[in-house]
Amino acid sequence: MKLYKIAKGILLEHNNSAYIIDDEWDSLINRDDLAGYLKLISADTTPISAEVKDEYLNGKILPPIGSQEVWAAGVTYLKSRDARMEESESSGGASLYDKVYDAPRPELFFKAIAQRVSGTGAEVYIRKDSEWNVPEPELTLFINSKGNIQGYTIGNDMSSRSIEGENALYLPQAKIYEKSAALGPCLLVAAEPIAAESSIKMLIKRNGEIAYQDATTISRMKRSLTELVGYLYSECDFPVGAFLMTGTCLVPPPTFTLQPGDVVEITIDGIGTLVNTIALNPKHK
Ligand code: DO4
Ligand code: MG
Repeated sequence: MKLYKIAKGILLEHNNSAYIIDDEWDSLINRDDLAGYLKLISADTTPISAEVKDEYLNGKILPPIGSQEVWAAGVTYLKSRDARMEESESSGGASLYDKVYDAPRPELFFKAIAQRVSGTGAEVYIRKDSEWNVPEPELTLFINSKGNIQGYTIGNDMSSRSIEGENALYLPQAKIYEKSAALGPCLLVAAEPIAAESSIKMLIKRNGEIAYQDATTISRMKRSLTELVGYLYSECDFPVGAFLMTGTCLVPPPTFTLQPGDVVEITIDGIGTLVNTIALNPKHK
């Protein structure tokens, strides 16, 4: 089942029917057995019509986040390790990525407060002081305050390769700025873990033409999802839960950099497609 955050409130899609849930996002999602709870609610609520559902879902969809922090894991796929080693070769930082890929402790970093997160259909920004920019398509977990995964969404961990490549200590500037993260279009809630064979695809369009496309499966991730959650929760409390991007599995070729107006579409089986347009922050142009 899928939970959408829309202007009207919360829309639950379950078995081809849709329901408006009168609740507050953080308290609704931060529970154990969220899937079981939503099933009970749907059995007790009158569905909205298919026309009204379409009207809501064709309107503005907000990112499926309340006041949670967004964290991210890095170098969890070979593709990411190799791309990072290449971009940091001249700064002498390449061995950092090699080591973290094999180390027991994963790379985890703080990515965003909710205010900096875009939803589907919205813009994400590239930095004006960065000449090499990419989107990072990432399976993203919603973990409740007890540390249990309750849902999945699609994440875009927008990144400056030139800033990170210049010096690994610049990572927070390469990763954290206005609209540098996107989540959506919905939260997929399921009692069972997401299938490892789920595919993740990224398509980048420029002037209506395909500028890049590739796909892989989540099964290529080096670490397990619960292992990443274990490290994140080992010394941090998240009173309303947290979102965790699990690392990029696709990296465009080194000659590729994003331009304003590009459209990035990330699709994960069973969740949907997250669509964002690239822009420069008008306040900082
Ligand atoms: O080490 C830098 C960040 C890695 C990352 O964001 C990723 O692998 O997705
Ligand atoms: Mg990333």
